[in-house]
Amino acid sequence: MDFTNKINDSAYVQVDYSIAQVAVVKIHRPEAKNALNTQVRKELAQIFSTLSFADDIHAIVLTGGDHVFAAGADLKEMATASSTEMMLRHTERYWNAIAQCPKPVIAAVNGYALGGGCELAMHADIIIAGKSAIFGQPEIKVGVIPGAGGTQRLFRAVGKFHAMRMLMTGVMVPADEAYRIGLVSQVTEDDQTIATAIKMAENIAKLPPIALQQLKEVALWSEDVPLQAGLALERKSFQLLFSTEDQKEGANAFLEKRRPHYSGK
Ligand code: CO8
Repeated sequence: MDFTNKINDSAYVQVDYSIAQVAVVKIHRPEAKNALNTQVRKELAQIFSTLSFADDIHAIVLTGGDHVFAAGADLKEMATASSTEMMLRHTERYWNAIAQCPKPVIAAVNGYALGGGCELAMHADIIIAGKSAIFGQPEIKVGVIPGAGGTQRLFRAVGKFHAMRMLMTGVMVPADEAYRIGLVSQVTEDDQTIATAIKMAENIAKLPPIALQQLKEVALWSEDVPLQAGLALERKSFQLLFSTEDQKEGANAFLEKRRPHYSGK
């Protein structure tokens, strides 16, 4: 991939826009195993905010490249911080830009996805992992607990007993086990991780974007609302889609036995 299209010259986060309707976002801080310092998170937030509003981007791949996804929060930056300093960093604002991105996000994970790196992967909708990928929430070993959803999203993804084992021991979980417990959507050969994620993103990008955004919004709410409220939300969203041109196109294409051409309207 050619990640030349940087947001600025010193960027730790690079974006490749060369694939139609897909943005490939890559963290590039190899000297620190892609540790998520404030600057990395700022740039990620900035890019995800931009992509959220980019009408020509229908799906996003988030990766750390071929060797490491992210080895967590930057421990050097946190070592001497006080509680007040940590609070005033307001890092939730950076994370929210990713969590609230309405487009489908696919994480392509090779190597370590630890601490904040595992939490970052869990901000995605789909996780593709190379065989060498290693997931973990080792915060407890450095005297803290996860601070970007590790106790919440992990719990919801894999359930109490797998989550507690990871959280309380800091154990490193290899890709095949992560797949088995439901933390990963698909495992590939390492050299196919990013390609697999991009292929999936390209396929998703061809689908009707309004329906995809409704799907993401409604599905993510399912974790937080009572079943009846979730079902009502789903029903309303389903009904709303009958006002889109793409719904008519999808139905007509099926009836006319041809490929649909979605316009995003
Ligand atoms: N922070 C800062 N620097 C790091 C980090 C990190 N998390 N991880 C690696 N590095 C640096 C190393 O210090 C080293 O730098 P240098 O060459 O200057 O000494 C360089 O990257 C290479 O690392 P290693 O030599 O250690 O490489 P190894 O292959 O031997 O080991 C590991 C790789 C296993 C990933 C190891 O580096 C490691 O254990 N890293 C720390 C993992 C960790 O504990 N992560 C959790 C951090 S706490 C956290 O994420 C809290 C999240 C809270 C909210 C989210 C905020 C983002």
